[in-house]
Amino acid sequence: MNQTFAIIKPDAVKDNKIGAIIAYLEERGVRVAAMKMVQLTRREAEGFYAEHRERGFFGELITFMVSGPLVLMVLEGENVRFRYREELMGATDPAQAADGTLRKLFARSKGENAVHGSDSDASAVREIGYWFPQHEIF
Ligand code: 3AN
Repeated sequence: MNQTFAIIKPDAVKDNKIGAIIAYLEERGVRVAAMKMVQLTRREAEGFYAEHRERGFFGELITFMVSGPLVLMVLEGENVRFRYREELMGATDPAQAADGTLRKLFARSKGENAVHGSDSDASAVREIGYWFPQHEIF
């Protein structure tokens, strides 16, 4: 059993897919251990994505992440840290995502790609801690 951090991004929230995405995860044995819907400030989004600061798409990424409310979650399950990222989420670009993955089903484009997931053990710990104090994780 482990935990990972996930976001239902503003495109999927606007597309009314919060429930569909959570159902997709629950049907596959993933449990929601923490959840909140928020509108990020630029400062919060920039802090969260600090590792991408030098990438060409950083400005676009931040503008998108503050464009509307999103849903922050801690997911728990058997090997979920690996499984969510490698099996369930799909490739960054939905055109390249495997059939049946969240991004294939729900993402609009490489930038507006429906969901986020921690990309390593260290990121999972940092990202969970960035958004959720321990007493909000159940
Ligand atoms: P992933 O989310 O699949 O781990 P990363 O870590 O390479 O992808 O990129 C972080 C986020 O930055 C992506 N989820 C996506 O929203 C955005 N992004 C990545 N590449 C591009 C791009 N070429 N153009 C616009 N946004 C991008």
